[in-house]
Amino acid sequence: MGQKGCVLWFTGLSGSGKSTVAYTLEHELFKRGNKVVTLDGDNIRHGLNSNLGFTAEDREENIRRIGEVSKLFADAGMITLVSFISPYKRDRLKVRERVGDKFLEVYMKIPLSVCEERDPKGLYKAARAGKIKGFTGIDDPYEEPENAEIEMKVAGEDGVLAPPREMAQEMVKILEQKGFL
Ligand code: GGZ
Repeated sequence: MGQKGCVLWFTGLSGSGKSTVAYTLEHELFKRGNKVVTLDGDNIRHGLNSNLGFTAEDREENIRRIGEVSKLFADAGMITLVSFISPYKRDRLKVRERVGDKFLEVYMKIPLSVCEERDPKGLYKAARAGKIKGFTGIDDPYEEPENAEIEMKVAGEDGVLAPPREMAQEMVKILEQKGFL
C-alpha cells in the first residue's frame, strides 16, 4: 500500500467547509484501502477537550493537545485529518514544528462574507447580535496562513465553492505527489 503517516491540518473560518472536505477525503481514502482518522470538534471538543472554551488560552491548549494526538496517529502510520479553526499562527506553527515533515497545512481560503452568508448553525448571526462573544472573524482574529502546502479557494467573484468531492480528489493527488500514498 505504501502509505506514510501524515497530518493534514485543515484551518479556516467557521463554515468554510473544513470538516465537510475532511470527511469526504476520509471516505475517498477509506475506499482506496488507506488507514485514515479524522479529528474535529465533534469528537475532540466533546471529549478530550470538553474542559476548554474559546478564550485565547483555551484555544491555544485545544490546538496543543490536538497537535500531540495527531502526531501520535501520524507516527503510527495513519493519514490523520484534523479540522479546527486554529486561528492563531503561533499555535499552528508550534504544531508544525512538533510534527515535522509529516505536517501539511490545508487552508480553506473562503472569505468571511461567504461563510457568514452560509451560516449553517446561525452562529455568525448570534455573534453579530452580541449573543456570542469572541467569535472568530467577528470579534476574535483569524490569522491567515501564508505558506500553507495546500490552499482551497472559492472560484470566481460569485464565491462558488468546488464540490467537496473534487477538493478531496485533488488532495488525494497531492498526497500521491508528495509520497504519502
Ligand atoms: C469560533 C466557535 C466559538 C467562537 C463556538 N469562535 O461552525 P462550528 O461552530 O461547528 O465551528 C466552530 C467551532 C470552533 O471550534 P475549534 O475547536 O475549531 O476552534 S479553535 O480552533 O479556535 O480552538 C463553531 C463553534 O466551535 N464555536 N464558539 N467563539 N467558533
